[in-house]
Amino acid sequence: MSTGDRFQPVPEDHFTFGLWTFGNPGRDPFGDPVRPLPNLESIKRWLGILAEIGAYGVNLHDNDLVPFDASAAERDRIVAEFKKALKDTGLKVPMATTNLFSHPIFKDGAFTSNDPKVRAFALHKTMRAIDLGVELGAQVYVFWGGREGTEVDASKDPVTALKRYRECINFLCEYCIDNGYQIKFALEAKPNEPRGDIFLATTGAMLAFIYTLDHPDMVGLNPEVAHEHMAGLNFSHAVAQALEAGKLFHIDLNAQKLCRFDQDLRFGSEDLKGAFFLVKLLEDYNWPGMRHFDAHAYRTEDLDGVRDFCLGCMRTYKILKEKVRQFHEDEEIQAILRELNAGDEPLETRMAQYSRANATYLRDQFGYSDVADRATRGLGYERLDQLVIELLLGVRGS
Ligand code: DIG
Ligand code: MN
Ligand code: MN
Repeated sequence: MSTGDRFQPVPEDHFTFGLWTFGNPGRDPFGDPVRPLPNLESIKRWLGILAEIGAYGVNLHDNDLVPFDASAAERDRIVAEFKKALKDTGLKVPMATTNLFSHPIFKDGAFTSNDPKVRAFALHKTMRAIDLGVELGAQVYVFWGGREGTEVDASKDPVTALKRYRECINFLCEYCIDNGYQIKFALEAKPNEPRGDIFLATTGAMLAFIYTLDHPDMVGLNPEVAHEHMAGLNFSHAVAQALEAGKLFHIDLNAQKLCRFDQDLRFGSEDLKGAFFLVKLLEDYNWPGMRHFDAHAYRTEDLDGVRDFCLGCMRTYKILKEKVRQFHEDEEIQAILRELNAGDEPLETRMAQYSRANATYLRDQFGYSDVADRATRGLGYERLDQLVIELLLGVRGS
């Protein structure tokens, strides 16, 4: 990359990667790892690579760094070495989370397990992982309930499961309050995989769940592109609902072909128009959160390919951000939008505030006299969308 490359990532862009992303060894349900399994030495090497290509930080599950069966002394040694590597590279740790899905103990769930000892162990593990996250400086703590679900509906009453889920999240909110931790929780939805059906399957379902908690102010959302696409939903609409509710605490950026398993592909590598409108939403509303990639390189790739993957995620985000600028400066697009959003201030003022006078007006006086004309009038969306396509294809804009 030349020094004048305006799409060269820099720490100010706030791009972050999970340790599990660049550390992904490329195993899949039908194949063994194709790259070395991660360890502390490889993590330290990758911190140097990420710093060199302009990333801001890394995120982690507890066991991405500290092995499940590590002793307290081993845990402290590993954390100390990791903190030194962070200091040496200048990378931050904005988010942390718990692995409540890999170890077989969680094979039938963690917070929603029928076995109270498993639920207690999940709380035990999560409190220690929150301690680690706080120690590393994390401000957001993610909960992805990958094992919270069923294959056999007879095995778990869904109402009871949700009550157990809530009990654990409430307990952990109290833990953070009791310890004075300034950390916010971000719940991540997914419809299925690894469970046949996962509870709280979409971002919208998670948002509703938040308002049933004891401390809803502490809890927000971590929507993921691939997960909403697996549910056949428009990701920008899910993010907009979280943003508008003040609950977009974190985000998992990646890409996904429709109607497939969770691919966690390089950001922007599929559905480029969807990625553009997501970047537009985040940038138009000046969302302050980390631009976090929860994705991994293709199984075909070696470690150089993984570096290409990391750089590609960040570059595509920056290129789409430039396209957003061009969109706002494109006079033909803006003229169409001005007309679409011309509005009717007197009428909108009446609708914005109920009063008997406004109700009487809208019910008795207001007549949609030109209904037939409006009903048949073309809205010009074919032209508008073609302009966006041509902008993205690079034949418009500076
Ligand atoms: C999977 O999409 C989940 C886990 O990788 C992790 O718990 C979370 C954090 O981004 N996403
Ligand atoms: Mn994720
Ligand atoms: Mn995913």
